[in-house]
Amino acid sequence: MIEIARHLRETVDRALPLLNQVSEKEASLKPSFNKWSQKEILGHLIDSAGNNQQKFIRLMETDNLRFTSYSQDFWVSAQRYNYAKWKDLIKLWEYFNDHLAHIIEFVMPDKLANQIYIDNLGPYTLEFIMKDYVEHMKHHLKQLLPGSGIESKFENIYNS
Ligand code: NI
Repeated sequence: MIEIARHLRETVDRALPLLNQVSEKEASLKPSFNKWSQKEILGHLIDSAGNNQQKFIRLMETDNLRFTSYSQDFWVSAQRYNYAKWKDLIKLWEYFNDHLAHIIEFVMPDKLANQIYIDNLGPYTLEFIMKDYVEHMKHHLKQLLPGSGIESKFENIYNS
């Protein structure tokens, strides 16, 4: 898991300078009315961080967790990410991920096989959920920062 934590930190470090190059105005632009702006994509990644902190810790608490998915578009629009300051979103995303990398690094090894169901999907192990969190992030960073060379390695459940 030390590897996964390091991979998460490296992914964030790689994205940060590129995110900081995007202007406030550019970050707010919606490609079309129903597509997310860069602020909204980063907002979705903040929601994913919050949602996954819940999954990680609850899954250390119990070995058979029933979890529900959340409506991602509603979360993004309800929080008005497009009216937030771009630099603040970047900082929140950075620090939240510092903490998640810390959680992943120090996860109790005997909890890694604990299982979660998300709605009717699963079971997934805690180890899978932690790896999938990083892959989901890379999937969206690829959209956010085309040409950054960030690639998503494997299929994820897109519910992160
Ligand atoms: Ni997503």
